[in-house]
Amino acid sequence: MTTAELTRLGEELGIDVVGAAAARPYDETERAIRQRRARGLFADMRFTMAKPEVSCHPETLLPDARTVVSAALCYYAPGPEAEAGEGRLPRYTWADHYAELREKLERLGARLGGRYRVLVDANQHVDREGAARAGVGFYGKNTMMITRTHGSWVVLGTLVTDVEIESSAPLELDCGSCTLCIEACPTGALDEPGVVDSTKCLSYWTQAPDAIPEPYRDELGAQVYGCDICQDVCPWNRGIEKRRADREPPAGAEPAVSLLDWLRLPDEELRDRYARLYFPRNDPRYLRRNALVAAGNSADSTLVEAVREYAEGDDELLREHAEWALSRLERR
Ligand code: B12
Ligand code: SF4
Ligand code: SF4
Repeated sequence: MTTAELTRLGEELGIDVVGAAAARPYDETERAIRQRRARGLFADMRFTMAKPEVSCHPETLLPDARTVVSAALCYYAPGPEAEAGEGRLPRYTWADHYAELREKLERLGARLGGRYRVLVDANQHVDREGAARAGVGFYGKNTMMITRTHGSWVVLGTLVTDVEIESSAPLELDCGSCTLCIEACPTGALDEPGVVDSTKCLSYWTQAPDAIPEPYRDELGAQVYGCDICQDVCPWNRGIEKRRADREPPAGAEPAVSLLDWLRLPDEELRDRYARLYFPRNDPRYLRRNALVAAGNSADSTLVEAVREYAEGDDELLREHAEWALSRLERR
């Protein structure tokens, strides 16, 4: 199959950018993972870092693997700011875009024929390296994969197949002299351009199985999950933002959540409603921890009662975050 045929197939299936590369080891990425792990830059994350001997070896993911097909699905839609009593979600979580991309890649695999395996945000494959090799995008200094047409507002997915597909040309683009994301990152997590220090990244802390360090709580503001700051400032994102300025978010999209819901819904309900988000061990107390931080940053007195219940509770992690939030709410 030629790259032109693959592009046409991608368009038919509603995939925004698609490309192909030979299924060969990602040697440099494997080295980068091992070095960064040794430097402690991944905190205690496992994901693709636990077994780089797998996640950087697409040739092992399928018998006779020949080609890595990388696909990007744009999720950008304008949305309202969070209001009083609300927590803000990062754009990629407003709807379940991973599920949508997974489904499109399954259909692509069926159309290609042969044997295939779909991996979207899976621990067994480093999605951004596949995308770089397949010409889907280039690495920004914020480490995001930036596409020419949809900027970095894309989720990435991968299909490994035993079908031979012509390789796409890599994108010969880069950030030039821009440093906007490095300057905008509130915690200095991008001080080494092209490398995230996860121990300083707000997105990491909202997903970590630990207390959020105090200096980062202020910086989170109303954000209850993830962080979009290093993408919000990126000039490569201006084009798609303009083109989609009048577009409605997809039906059921959730740009903001009720902090009271995150504090008061029963465990089961909170877990099920936010199954599209990653949180450690599927334990919704980590979402509640994040909501307590946003409540502390909110100056919203209607939240005091719910926060106080945690300050008097016996979950040590939540009690400490609630005490912090309460001291802030009472000061305001
Ligand atoms: C672990 C993880 C995280 C961690 C660590 C992120 C990181 N930078 O590694 C945390 C929790 C912090 C995180 C946060 C986010 N993530 Co995340 N994450 C992952 C995951 C599961 C693995 C990433 C990985 O393997 N990293 C390992 C290192 C080696 O990768 P890397 O940083 O890309 O390394 C390359 C660059 O450093 C480059 N490089 C080296 N030197 C230099 C020098 C220069 C100058 C440059 C430009 C580049 C460069 O080469 C390396 C590769 O060889 C992937 C899903 C997957 N299965 O791949 C999603 C993924 C990377 N995340 C994604 C998203 C959307 C996010 C967030 C935007 C979510 C949010 N809104 O909060 C933030 C963005 C933070 C950021 N700036 O990266 C998307 C990215 C889509 C895209 N367009 O790039 C992915 C691909 C999920 C998906 N399938 O769509 N994430
Ligand atoms: S996601 Fe936020 S905290 Fe993390 S590197 Fe980007 S701007 Fe910094
Ligand atoms: S903000 Fe500038 S430096 Fe950062 S990724 Fe975008 S173009 Fe590159």
